[in-house]
Amino acid sequence: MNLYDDLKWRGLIKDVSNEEEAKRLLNEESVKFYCGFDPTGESLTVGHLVQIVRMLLLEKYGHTPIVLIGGATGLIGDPRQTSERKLLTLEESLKNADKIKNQLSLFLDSEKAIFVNNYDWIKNIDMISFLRDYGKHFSINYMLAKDTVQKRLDVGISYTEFSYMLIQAIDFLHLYRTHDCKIQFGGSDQWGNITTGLELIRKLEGEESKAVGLSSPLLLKADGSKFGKSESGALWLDKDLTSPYEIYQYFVNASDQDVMNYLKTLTLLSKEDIEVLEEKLNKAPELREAQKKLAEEVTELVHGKNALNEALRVTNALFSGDFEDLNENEFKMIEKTLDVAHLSSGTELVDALVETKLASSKREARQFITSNAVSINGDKIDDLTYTLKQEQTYHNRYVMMRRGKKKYALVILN
Ligand code: 629
Repeated sequence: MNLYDDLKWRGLIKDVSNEEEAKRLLNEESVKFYCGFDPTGESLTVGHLVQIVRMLLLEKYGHTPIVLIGGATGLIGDPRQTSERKLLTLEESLKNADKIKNQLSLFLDSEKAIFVNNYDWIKNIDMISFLRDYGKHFSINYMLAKDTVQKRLDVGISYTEFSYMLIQAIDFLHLYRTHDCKIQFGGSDQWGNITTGLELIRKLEGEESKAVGLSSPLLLKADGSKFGKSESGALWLDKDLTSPYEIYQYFVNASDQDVMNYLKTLTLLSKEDIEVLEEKLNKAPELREAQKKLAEEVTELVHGKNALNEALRVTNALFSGDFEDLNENEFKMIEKTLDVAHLSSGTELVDALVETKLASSKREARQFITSNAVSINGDKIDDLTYTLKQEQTYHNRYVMMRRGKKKYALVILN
């Protein structure tokens, strides 16, 4: 299968500015392409994985990724549908840019991928040049017609955010000129910015200039809820913000309606492998083989084999109730997902149940204990006078409490 068909089959192509040329560049040549990431926060999220996996796929087919970090655009703010963004300080933007660059460099082949920061060329453009050299090429009518602007007309949009598309356009032109970059990729929310760049290249480099823009559909969940959000908020790619266990859980719990789409867009598994999983999904959905494979692939891609193993061991421990073999790192992972209470050695079990919110009152706590519903480190406890002691801790620190079959809480004893 050629790359273009592969992208199509994965459902990674929504808009293409020139399909014939896109096919030629992607299937017959070895080109440089770019995708941009604004340093809005200190970490990327699983929502960014679509573009990351796509970069890896193109890299696999012999193309060279240019990863653009938007040190400058991050200071302006790509218009959101809802409302104006809060301005970042230069310090914040550069600090986040550094973190995001490090994150992205873990995915890509460091020998091949090219990293650029648009702050490096945008910061040198003075206002008169900006208005004369670039602004003059775009009518207000053209800019107003953009989807991102239209969506903001009733709530309002600042001149700052309105200008954002021109900066992204200058980037494409800059990379076209300095790196011979022929393609820009992005999610469908980027289409207006991408086409503004194509327009600028056409105007300044001539009709025969051959640059192409491609967008992918935004990842949606079958039930209409937002992809990549858990109850506790966004799923970050930084493992200090979202543990590998949480990433694993998010994907292993994907619905049967979503799992194929995720396998195609968030993993590098081949069509053949994915079709085998589809068959398993259709024949025996209750085994959740497709979801398990998806969760393994994504967790390993983001955090590596070791972290995947830890996530699997934590998953098994929480399933079986046996925590004996978990290492300290694995407990740290649990610490990030379960309710945690810091208690001192000698705390009575009744109080510990209330502190960890496993019981809503002491009375309820006693009831749970006498009805045999409480266990500590996997052992059932029916003694109302039981106290938590240092000797029971794992790694001199952790006590695992459970109420009923599934309600867990972690106590850190000191
Ligand atoms: C300068 C800045 C450029 C080209 C791109 C950019 C960033 C772009 C943007 N992208 C989103 C982001 O930074 O805002 N204006 O979070 C995000 N992107 C990945 C996908 C996206 C998009 O990084 O394109 O659609 C999410 O899937 O929202 O010269």
